[in-house]
Amino acid sequence: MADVKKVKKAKAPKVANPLEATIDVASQEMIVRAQELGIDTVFDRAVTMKPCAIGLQGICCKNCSMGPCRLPLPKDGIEGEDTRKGLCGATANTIAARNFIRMIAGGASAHSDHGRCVAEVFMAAARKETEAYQIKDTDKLLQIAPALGVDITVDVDGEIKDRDIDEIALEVAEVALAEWGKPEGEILYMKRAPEALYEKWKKLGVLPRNIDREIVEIMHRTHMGVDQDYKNLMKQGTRAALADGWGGSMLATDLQDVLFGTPYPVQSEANLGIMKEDHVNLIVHGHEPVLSEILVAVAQSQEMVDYAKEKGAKGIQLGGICCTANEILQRHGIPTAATFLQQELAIITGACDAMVVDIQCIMQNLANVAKCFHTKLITTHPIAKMEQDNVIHIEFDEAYALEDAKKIVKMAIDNFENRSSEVMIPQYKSSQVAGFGVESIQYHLGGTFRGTYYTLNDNIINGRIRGIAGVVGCNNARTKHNDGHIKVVKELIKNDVIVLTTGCNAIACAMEGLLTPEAAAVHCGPGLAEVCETVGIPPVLHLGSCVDNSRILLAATEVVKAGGLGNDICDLPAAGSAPEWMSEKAISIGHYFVASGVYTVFGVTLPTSGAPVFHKYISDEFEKITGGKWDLEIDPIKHAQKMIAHIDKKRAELGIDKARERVLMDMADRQKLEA
Ligand code: SF4
Ligand code: MSK
Repeated sequence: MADVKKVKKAKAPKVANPLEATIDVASQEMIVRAQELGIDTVFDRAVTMKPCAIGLQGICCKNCSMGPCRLPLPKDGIEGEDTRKGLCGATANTIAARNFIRMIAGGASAHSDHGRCVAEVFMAAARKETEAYQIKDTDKLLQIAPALGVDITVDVDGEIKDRDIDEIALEVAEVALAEWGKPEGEILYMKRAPEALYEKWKKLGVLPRNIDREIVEIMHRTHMGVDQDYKNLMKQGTRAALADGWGGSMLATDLQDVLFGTPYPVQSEANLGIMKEDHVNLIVHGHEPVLSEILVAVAQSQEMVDYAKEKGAKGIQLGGICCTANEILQRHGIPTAATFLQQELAIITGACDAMVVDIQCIMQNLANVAKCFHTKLITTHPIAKMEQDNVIHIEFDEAYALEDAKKIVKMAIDNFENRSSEVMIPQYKSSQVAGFGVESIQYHLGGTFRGTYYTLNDNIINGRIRGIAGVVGCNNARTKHNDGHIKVVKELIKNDVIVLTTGCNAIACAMEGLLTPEAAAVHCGPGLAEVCETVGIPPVLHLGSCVDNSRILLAATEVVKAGGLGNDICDLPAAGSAPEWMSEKAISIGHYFVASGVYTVFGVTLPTSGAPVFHKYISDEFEKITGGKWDLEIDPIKHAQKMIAHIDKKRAELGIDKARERVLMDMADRQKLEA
């Protein structure tokens, strides 16, 4: 094993100090290993390359070639009028707003283009043009069809009868695909929101028309010399973010569920220790489950397992990174190998026989790291290639999905015997239960007779559960890996706030053992612990990948519908958080949460600090418009406490704060928590 302490004593911090870079012991060991081998990782690069302070504050404009125009805040702040302006006269507010909504456009396009790919595969399955994909979950199909205006009981002649499932699937595919570019109307799923919220959006004029249009309009409005009013720019940012959360992402989630099955709780494991020295290790990384679903089926086939044994391995170990991990975990229980920041480390184990990547969150340096080992790095998506010559591109075609998947799995198996360097797999992994969703929360926390989310609402009203938090998002090499995630989540559950998680936050929580029912007794306040122990759920519920944040929107809607907690999402004792965000997708997610009425706190930084008026607008002013607001809090405990304060404010507004005092202000419980 590598000696962590030895590196701690190293003087010149040209490389990362593993103890400062991450709280995860497996990652610490692998950072040391990388440094011993002379391979740089993102942790080291974060030490040697500092971010641009002006860009960080959101006040650098490079939207035309007269710039970049940089508008630093004066050292002593601004007294009186803010006279900063770019060559064209653009103010700091305009520049920050333009940059902010361009980030929304980037994030919304990533989620939504992912959704479009799924919709195209869905269409191929509905038309029965592919053997690899079928309509698997017909219950889910029947559940989403009415929301897309597809009648499930009236046939084309208007007669009442149960329609043929193939016919429904085809119509759902046609309507869904049209959501990206239909010429008129609004995104159909907007009406799934609580009525009060839908009416609010309508009044504000922010109902998205179609997904692509809202993203394109951001690019137009932020072009040099177009929209110069930060409030009007944010209006378009809101439309595009809503088109993501309630459109592209929600369609991606639903269509994936119909194609591959709606997730239900499954048991699995997480961290680099899931890799096995005597197995072929095939790691899938990225976001779309379209290929990884088939890879799972092929890698688990007897033919491939036998082939692996012929080649001297004991079997095939599949593992996931980032949201591909979350997708194959929630539907098949495939273990999670790594978070975003650990992707290079998975190769540095020397045991990664192939890493298959598709889209989003894939570091280009993977190719440089793979060069140092035998690892085959395989890109599969036509829109995401790498320039390095050691990268193999096998373009995935859904018409030949099985053949492509077999080729990839065989390539990994054939590579097993080529392992060139010493294998070092850190022996750390944790158990996890994942695969929660709107349906399974209803099953675990619902009531058979009294309304779908009755038990959850009842426990919120009586105060055992103080509130609900959605904690999501990435890792960021500018902050200690997983530290913010874990501190925020622990502080929330300690204070009886149930946590819904997705993305890399979910992976971090899994690595920390927070996704097990047993975690409730160890980490929760007495009220939440009692509920978790009674129904047998973890205090942190893993709802899937980044696009599955749409599940959180629908879960919140179900809570509203179940009654007793107001009539809009902004009435709920709920808050959102992304403690270690880095991706443009996080800004889009954050903004569709804010636009849906959720108080949303980000850690690390927000690209708005250089334009205080604009920052105030998206926080305080926005709260008056949508009921949701942005906030930034770097300290994880204060971050969680701000969320709890908001939850308590909402409890007081609902008149349910007294109930909580009765239930929880027991001295023995308090002492137990403080200990
Ligand atoms: Fe500068 Fe205006 Fe051009 Fe931006 S658009 S780079 S502020 S001149
Ligand atoms: S993978 S977007 S680092 S959560 Fe969805 Fe993780 Fe963030 Fe990528």
